[in-house]
Amino acid sequence: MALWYNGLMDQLLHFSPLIEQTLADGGAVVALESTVITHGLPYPQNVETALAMEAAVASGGAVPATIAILGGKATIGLSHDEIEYLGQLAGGDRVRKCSRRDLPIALACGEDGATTVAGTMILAALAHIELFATGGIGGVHRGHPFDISADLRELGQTPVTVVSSGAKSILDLPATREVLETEGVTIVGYGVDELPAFFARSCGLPVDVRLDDPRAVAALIQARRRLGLNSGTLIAVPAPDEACMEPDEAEEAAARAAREADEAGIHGPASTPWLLRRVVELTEGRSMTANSALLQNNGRVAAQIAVSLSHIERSTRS
Ligand code: PSU
Ligand code: MN
Repeated sequence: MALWYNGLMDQLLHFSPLIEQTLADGGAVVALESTVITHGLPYPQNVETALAMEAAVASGGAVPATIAILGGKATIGLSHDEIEYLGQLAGGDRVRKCSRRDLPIALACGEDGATTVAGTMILAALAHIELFATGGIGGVHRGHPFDISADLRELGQTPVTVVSSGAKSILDLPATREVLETEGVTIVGYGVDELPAFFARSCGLPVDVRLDDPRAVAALIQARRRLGLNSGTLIAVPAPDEACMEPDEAEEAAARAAREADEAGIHGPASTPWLLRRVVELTEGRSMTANSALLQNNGRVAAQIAVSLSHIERSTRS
């Protein structure tokens, strides 16, 4: 890699020493997003969940790198104190929700910014981190066919593997799947033939391929890289049994929240955080418990894939 390039990256990205060392050694790292902390869950459950997710990644054998913008600095690998700091900002407007279009603003204006799936993918790709674990990706909003999350286009143009439980049913799932197909995103069902819909094991839509273990997923990632495709890969992992909710309850809460958001005139980037908060209220916190369990599970699966990929890469290099 050219020196000028390293120099540029040094200024742009701020790595924790552990992440820097692990990446230099070709070890397994899993990126984690920060919007789920500031705009997805309330304090203090957001901090507890973020730390539990980091522990789950470690239990899978990889090093967790939570990503955010702190005072205008793109930070790869937040400390526990930094996660606590961001967590306390949840619910207010002191931290910018950073998708693709927002990243330059937060950097140039020296702000604190929480990265969405799209924002995290961009920074993870710059940092050469392939695996990224989260809960649910953004999608096409129900009844608003032009409110398409930037997450979907990011998956089409940034080579990162996103491990998630699909999308919440606050979204139009068939339309979301169509957009992912147009964007050229391979959807892998991890041990399942149908696309999981967050709290539910399936939404009746097929995945592109079913793969049952980390090695098979690592081989698919390697094939995508060898082809030089610059698109991402979506690994859809069903929620563990203890995290699944009664499909009727989850569906009813999602439908009611979407209806209420329309009545209240909520739209744009405020829409997803508003819907997530409302679903927690309507399910009396049950959706939050489920959310936390599946986030940890996805962290563990992403770690296992990252370990497998680093083994393949090391063996092909030597
Ligand atoms: N879905 C969830 N939990 C979340 C999000 C989505 O179940 O926390 C967050 C993610 O950060 C995702 C973002 O990238 O919301 C999507 O926002 P929008 O629809 O405005 O692109
Ligand atoms: Mn939107």
